[in-house]
Amino acid sequence: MLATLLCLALGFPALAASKQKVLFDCDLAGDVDDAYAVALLLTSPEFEVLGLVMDHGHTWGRARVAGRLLYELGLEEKIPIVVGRPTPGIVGQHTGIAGESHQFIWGHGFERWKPASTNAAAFIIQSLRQHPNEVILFTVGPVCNLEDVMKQDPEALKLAKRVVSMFGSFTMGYGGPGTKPEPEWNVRADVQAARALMASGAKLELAGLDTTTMVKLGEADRMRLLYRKSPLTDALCGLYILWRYESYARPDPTLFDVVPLGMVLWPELFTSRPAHVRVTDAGLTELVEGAPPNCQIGVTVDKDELVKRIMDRYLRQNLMRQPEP
Ligand SMILES: [Ca+2]
Repeated sequence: MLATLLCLALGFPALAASKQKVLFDCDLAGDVDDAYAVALLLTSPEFEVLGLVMDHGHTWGRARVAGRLLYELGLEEKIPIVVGRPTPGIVGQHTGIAGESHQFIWGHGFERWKPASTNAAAFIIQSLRQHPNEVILFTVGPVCNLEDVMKQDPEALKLAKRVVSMFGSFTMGYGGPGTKPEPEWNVRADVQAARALMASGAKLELAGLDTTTMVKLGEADRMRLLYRKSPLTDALCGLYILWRYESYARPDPTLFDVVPLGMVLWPELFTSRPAHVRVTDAGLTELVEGAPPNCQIGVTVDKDELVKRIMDRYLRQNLMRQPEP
């Protein structure tokens, strides 16, 4: 606050603007979109990343991938990696605790990282209580950690400035416009936690399949990442190649998880509306018209412009670790 006042007094409005504090809760190394989302997070100067939090399934394996990524970019001392509670997951889908995805290989044997000493729920609570109404909490995986937060401190999530999540399917399914809504993975993987989030009273904004499932990374853009030859883009290309061995993978990955970040960085590319969302036992997110809103949902996205801006961030960055002295 003092620094901000000083900057204003000295007439440096640009310096006075402080970075937006964010927490990023993800299931990195499940589907591949988390990796692209983390890359956007790390290349966005608007953000101060308080922690990269691993959620759902084999959280330690995810953390090792995050550890190698931050190390290769020279960010391992700046951004804590927080390990969430391992969960059983749904067998055969995106790796439960018993199984690993091919992307886990990227982190195998990598030991030059240390997890934060606090567990995920305690870390999230501590961050929100230290900075009330200042932190944007992103979630781009099943929300098991958030359920733990709510059990330990039911008021904590209300202290987030915004909770912005890849979550749900409101007017269309994975097939895009014209297809029926279907249980979206982050909801279906832990319905109980998803319900708890909807009832949390947090300032929730949801990027469901309606604004995510059409956002794809085509071959021309993937080649541009390959030719960029930087630690970050090389990491994305390596993780993409490993991901392609998953049975569900298709050539053009869907960038579901970059969308919540895009909604905060570039709100002009989206339309949204208040809604009341109810989670069914099967993991459907039904809209209850006429009921008091419990969230804001994304309705439309300018997908081409979004991908263009994301690519611009990936290609312009120059993140790399400096040589040891
Ligand atoms: Ca995810």
